[in-house]
Amino acid sequence: MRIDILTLFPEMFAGLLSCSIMGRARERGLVDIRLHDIRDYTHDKHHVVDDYPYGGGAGMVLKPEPIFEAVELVGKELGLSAVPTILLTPQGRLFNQEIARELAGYQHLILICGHYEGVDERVAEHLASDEISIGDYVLSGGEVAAMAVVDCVVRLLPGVLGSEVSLDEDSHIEGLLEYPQYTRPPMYRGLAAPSILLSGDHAGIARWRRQQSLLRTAKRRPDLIEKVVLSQEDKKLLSEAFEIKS
Ligand code: 6GU
Repeated sequence: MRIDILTLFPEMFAGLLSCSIMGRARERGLVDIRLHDIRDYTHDKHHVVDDYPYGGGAGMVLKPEPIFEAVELVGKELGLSAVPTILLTPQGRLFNQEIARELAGYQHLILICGHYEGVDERVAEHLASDEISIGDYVLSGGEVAAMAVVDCVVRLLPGVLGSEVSLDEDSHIEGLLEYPQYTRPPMYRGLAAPSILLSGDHAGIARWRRQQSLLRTAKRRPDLIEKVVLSQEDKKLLSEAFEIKS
């Protein structure tokens, strides 16, 4: 997969691109990520990328010309007339695992990071094919949002994660939060790891984990638990868990 990122601050991406799963995926050629400085696509002496908003108001608005030209150049380079092009903006549809899976299915992606007070609406209307937000809070720019999207998408690409099992077990795949994890030592500062996990009783462990997932999701994310189809066994585990707790 190739991802082209248009940004005013390409240097912000250095950490994400070089570390951990992302660093290895790039080294292995599983993903090709290209950064484009929007400023490089201006033609004036001062490389102006923003201007005052029509109609007045605070802040500056990103001009359409360099963004249109950058997207068109990427399309030309790829020999494609249309590349899925996402504008990162708080006005976009709310990003989630399902959207990540959808994006991971594309050969190419272009991400446009907005900045300042906004981006000329003609970019959203006539250049981008999609607008995405990562949550109901305000970031100073689209870069951190683009990094979240890229990270989430790249780990779904074939071959990126070592074992395919870890993908299936991820929270949100099934709509439930993950169960709590423990490692050695069994007792730390008087805090014991749950004895079931040290018991070697695999069925018991699986049951405990399922119950913890259900309980956590019900308590912390009632919005998620409402959407999951619970089996009879799940319902039993959940009501049992609530009885123990209360
Ligand atoms: Cl995509 N951009 C900005 N500036 N803020 C955000 C966001 C995006 N998603 C959530 N907050």
